[in-house]
Amino acid sequence: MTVFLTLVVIALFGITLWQMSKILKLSQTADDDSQVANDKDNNMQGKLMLGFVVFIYVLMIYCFVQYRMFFLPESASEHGVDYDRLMMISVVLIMFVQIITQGLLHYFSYKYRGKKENKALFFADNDKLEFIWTIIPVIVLAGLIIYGLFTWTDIMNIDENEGDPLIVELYAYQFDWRARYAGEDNVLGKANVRFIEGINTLGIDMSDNYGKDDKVTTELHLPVNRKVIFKMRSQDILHSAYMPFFRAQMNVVPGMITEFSYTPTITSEEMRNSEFMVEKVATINKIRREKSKKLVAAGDEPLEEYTFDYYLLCNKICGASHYNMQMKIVVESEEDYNAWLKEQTTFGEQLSAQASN
Ligand SMILES: [Cu+2]
Repeated sequence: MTVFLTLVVIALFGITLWQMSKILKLSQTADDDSQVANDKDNNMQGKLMLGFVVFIYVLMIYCFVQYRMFFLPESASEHGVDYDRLMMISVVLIMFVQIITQGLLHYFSYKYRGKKENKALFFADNDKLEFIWTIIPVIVLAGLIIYGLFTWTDIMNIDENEGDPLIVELYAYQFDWRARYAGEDNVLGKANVRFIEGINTLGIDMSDNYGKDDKVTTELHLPVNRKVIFKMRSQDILHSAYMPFFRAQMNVVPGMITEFSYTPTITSEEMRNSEFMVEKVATINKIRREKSKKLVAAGDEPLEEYTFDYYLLCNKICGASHYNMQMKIVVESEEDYNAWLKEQTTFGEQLSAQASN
């Protein structure tokens, strides 16, 4: 790598010298006509302009077709549908405008390329034309921004009194996540990093009765079709809770509680069996099997078969093991969720277990 970089630096330095010598030569021979573009040059440049825009569009279409499988599937949360619609409208609008403007720009560059006998038309201004190209973007952009603002307020509106939301704390630290469920009372006990001691790794306030029935878990289980309000805390530095399948991301900031809320609509099982995911997992496992062959040949363990699960990821580069910050999310039926939660021990039980030891 170092050798490669050194070579690149030497090559760039060489090019710089070469370019500088050209500039020097140019400044010395001001009367030389060979540096002025003639019809042949203009013809060439005009065609290149046209060729470039065709190349860009072909490349764009190719990328859309070729890399479609890397797009996320349909949203697994309620608000995600609105979010995707806003994204789609914005992309289509931008694409439409850019295809027309870039197309015209390059086409006119070609059409009006320099010719010796051509004379430029003197065109001072046109009020009507300027009005049209100002008012159309104003209306379109204002519409897009207002629509975006409505969608944003809708998504970010977190009302704890509306419906029967599940309250879950997401706790981030270098380099993992913990989830804390509020227990029977659905109220999270007070917590502060100053209370962190022994098994109390999340700093739950032991004097607060609301905290006794809280349950700290290493997996995030969510009942389908029930609103969840996430309260996020960080132990150390800035992290970011990222749940791409639910179109959710929120910074997790030390010293404060940030919130995000969504309603999961597709269970892990349903997503796993969806056409998109079956195909994707098959591709992943094909690659893994190929890799395993090489690993086995080298005397190593083969890779395990991959099965799909939702994940909560950290989306802030927070240190050396940032990539390790992931927590499995299981979206399941209300009954399965309740059964799972029942098995988890409360903070109070953990404390008494430790005291009796
Ligand atoms: Cu992190």
